[in-house]
Amino acid sequence: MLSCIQLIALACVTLIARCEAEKLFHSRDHTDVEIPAAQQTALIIDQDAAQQFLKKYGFTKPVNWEETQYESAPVPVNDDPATMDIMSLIREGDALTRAGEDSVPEDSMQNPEYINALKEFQKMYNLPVTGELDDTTKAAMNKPRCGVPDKEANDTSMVNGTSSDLSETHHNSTAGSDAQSLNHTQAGNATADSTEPVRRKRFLETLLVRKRKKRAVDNMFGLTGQMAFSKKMLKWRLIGEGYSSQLSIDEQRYIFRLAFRMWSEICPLEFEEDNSSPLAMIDMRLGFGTGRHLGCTQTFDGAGREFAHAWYLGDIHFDDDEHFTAPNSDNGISLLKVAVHEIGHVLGLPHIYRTGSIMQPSYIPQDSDFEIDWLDRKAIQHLYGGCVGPFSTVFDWIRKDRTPYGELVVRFNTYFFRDSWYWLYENRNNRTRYGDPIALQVGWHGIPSDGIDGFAHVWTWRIDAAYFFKGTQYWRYDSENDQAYTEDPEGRKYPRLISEGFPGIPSPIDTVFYDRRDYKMYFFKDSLVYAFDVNKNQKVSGFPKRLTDMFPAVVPNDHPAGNLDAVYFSYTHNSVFFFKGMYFWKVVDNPDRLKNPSLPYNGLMPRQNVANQWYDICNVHSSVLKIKS
Ligand SMILES: [Ca+2]
Ligand SMILES: [Ca+2]
Ligand SMILES: [Ca+2]
Ligand SMILES: [Zn+2]
Ligand SMILES: [Zn+2]
Repeated sequence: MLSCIQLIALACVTLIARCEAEKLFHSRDHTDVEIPAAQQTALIIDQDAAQQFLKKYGFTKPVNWEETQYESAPVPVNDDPATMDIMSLIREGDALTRAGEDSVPEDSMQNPEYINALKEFQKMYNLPVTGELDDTTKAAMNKPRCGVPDKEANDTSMVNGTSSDLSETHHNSTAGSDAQSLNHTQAGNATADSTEPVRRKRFLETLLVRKRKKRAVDNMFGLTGQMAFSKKMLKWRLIGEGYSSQLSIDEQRYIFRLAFRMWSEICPLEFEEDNSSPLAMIDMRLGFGTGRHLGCTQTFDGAGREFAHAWYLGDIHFDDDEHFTAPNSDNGISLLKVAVHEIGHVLGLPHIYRTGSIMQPSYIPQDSDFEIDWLDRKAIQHLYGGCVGPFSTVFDWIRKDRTPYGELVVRFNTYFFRDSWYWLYENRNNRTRYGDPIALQVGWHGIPSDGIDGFAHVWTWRIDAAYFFKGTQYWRYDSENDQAYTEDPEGRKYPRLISEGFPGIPSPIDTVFYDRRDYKMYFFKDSLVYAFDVNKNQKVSGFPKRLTDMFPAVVPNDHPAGNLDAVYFSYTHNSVFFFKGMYFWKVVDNPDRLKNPSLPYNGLMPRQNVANQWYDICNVHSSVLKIKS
């Protein structure tokens, strides 16, 4: 739907040609409105233009992209952040020169540097390496693309110092509260300043006391990413002076929320939309502009070619001369895809030249829903690690279903519950379902919306009952109608007390699972296990037993001991897993004992990280959670 402003703008364009001055949301100094919205980027058709392109995107020589952000900014003499008067340092920049605008040598026809750069471009873009500006090469150069150079100087001087500095950064990456980061930054800077007079081009970073030291990460798939943030909770804002004139503000914010959510779903970072804190506290600032925009050193190029760029410090600019459209629109450039790409840069990912990657520099139109693919997931997790965290319960939900031919089949899905959120796990694809987590109350009706202790699906020839447990109570779930019974077919009303339904079992429990191999439910509480015979409806005599006796450690002392988060019988693995914190222990199964007969029956194999077995079970900040629910 068009906003009021858009309608007015549209009317202006229709009635009076040239009405760009009415673009209210652009730069206050009106520099951008001097460029008519319809102005097209000059196509690259000759060598001069190609040479500028190759220089701008780093093929002639790697561009120090981050430095260009502040190249016109004054360098403070005294850059001790504690004594600095911010306002006295900020001055208007000089007239800016766009990278690549420098004059091109006359004799470039024979310029080997140019030929090499051209070949480099052709190689990187999988074109025939001719060393000539042929039509294929021109076409590739004229495609819509990201403004971040393909080849960036890997500037380790950014790190600004010593190995202790690096290890500190690394330390923060795991510890990372904001306050801690702030303190460490100040301390770190003070040391660096006193020992070494490093020129501070990036003084704004220091001013804002941000922790943005680059940490080079090992090559992976031949790429070098850099962990940009050492904290897990990041704030973002669509800045008011930079609203797009093409999509409504609600549409823009929706699309950005979705873009942040997509990254959040696959890495430990969480993104919070923050429209109230001082701007200096915002980690990622997004805005639209045309031509010279938003105080940026880089100039946008009119309609065509460059559609956005991102800075390591957290600014993302979109060229508002492009025709940005909502997801799944047939035309234009998907703002969602561009936003996901640029956020990837801010998080530290470089361009990735691989089919399917969202980090490819050229815009790849796509007609269906796009998702961040497997290798991009691995790339971001390589920088920030996998997702960890305790679960409330983990289970396979089994239900009877009929095929279109009326054949009865039994289907199961795997669910991970954490507090008030759940993920469906696609075992086949080894990842969570796209768009998860979802609020418990959205997907599971009639059970408590938070903190389920355990789930058990009792399944015999006679009984088919799924139960949720919380506190002293339990609920029976009607899988066919996908909601909890208030009264089941046997006339029992829910919730019921655990002590009534399962005599001899204490409550609350830590967790429970049903073992179909011996028709028993196993309840876990503290360091004890209680077996419950579902056919006799009574506790098995001889129980409770000690967890460590019934499930002995295979490797001495490698045992959760008690207070389990979840015990999970997986139909995919045909094995039982114990979960506690970020770890799981697999219970020795028959194939294990065939391979190694000395393994104790029901022994616990050595612990492993949950994130190494089940991928992408990642928290998402509540400010972006509600999108798909
Ligand atoms: Ca996350
Ligand atoms: Ca453009
Ligand atoms: Ca539990
Ligand atoms: Zn890019
Ligand atoms: Zn910019």
